[in-house]
Amino acid sequence: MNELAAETARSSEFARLAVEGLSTSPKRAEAKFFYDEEGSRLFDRICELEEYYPTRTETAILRARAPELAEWVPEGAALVELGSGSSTKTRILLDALPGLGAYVPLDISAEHMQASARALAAHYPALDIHPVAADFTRAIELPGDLRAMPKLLFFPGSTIGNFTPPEAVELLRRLRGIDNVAGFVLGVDLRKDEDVLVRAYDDAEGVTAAFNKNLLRRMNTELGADFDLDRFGHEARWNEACSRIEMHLVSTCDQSVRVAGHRIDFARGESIHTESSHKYSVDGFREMAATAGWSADETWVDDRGLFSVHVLRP
Ligand code: AVJ
Repeated sequence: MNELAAETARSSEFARLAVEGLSTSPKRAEAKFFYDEEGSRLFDRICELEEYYPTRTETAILRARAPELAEWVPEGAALVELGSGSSTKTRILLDALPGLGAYVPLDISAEHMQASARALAAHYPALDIHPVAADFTRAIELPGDLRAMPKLLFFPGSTIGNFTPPEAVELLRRLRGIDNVAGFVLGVDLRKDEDVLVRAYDDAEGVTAAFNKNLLRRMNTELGADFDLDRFGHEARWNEACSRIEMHLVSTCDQSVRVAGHRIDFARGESIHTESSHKYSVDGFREMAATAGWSADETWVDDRGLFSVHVLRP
């Protein structure tokens, strides 16, 4: 598929899934649709927020521990990153593993990823960079010349938390099936005090609220929807039974909205569940990885027990 055809396929998928999600009860949307250009930019701002501990904590863990990877990652291996975004944490691995032969960022936000890849190329002129615009919730197709290369998979940020546990097992199993994988480094956010979690997803400055509402703005511009962004409120809820933070957009009044030619009715207080961010215990995640066929080699956790980075081996 060429870029234009791929883009068209992605936008009709957005239309179909948006309408489908808004036609069910409770209403929902898929988190991957947050990441258009503006959404990726807002997400980068979230990562800098005082309340949003994951990025800072994971970065510190990787800085401290990445040098240990040099003991076993084969010379010339390709670093394959899922949901690469701005590729900020990538640099930590590239610096710790100067022998890496290639970098393959995969992201749904093609332009954002390409700009990040260019910035990275300027810093690592000798590195072979192959960006892949892809939705890894579907299929993971790596460039053919990569098949024979040993690979180090990298999935930081606790993006795995966006999947329900069964979906996460399925994704981990699919990744386990990639040829020639030497190892997998992935970040997983941990269960903690509800207040800390709610604050991380409902910051004082309102950046997360803007990130959440960007989904409505995106439906307005791309699907000809007529959401009034002032008639929805941002809410972060801890769901104890499912061990997850949920983001919702709550209708402030009875209203109906048109989305891609469909009429969607909202009662006051009714919400669109836009994201789930699952939180794990170290052992709970290790068991899940084992279920998916990985051997959980090591788990690195910060002193405060906020975040974990798992090193899995085939
Ligand atoms: C990119 C999915 C890991 O769940 O913490 C941040 C997204 N949403 N603030 C997360 C997010 C609201 C983030 N992930």
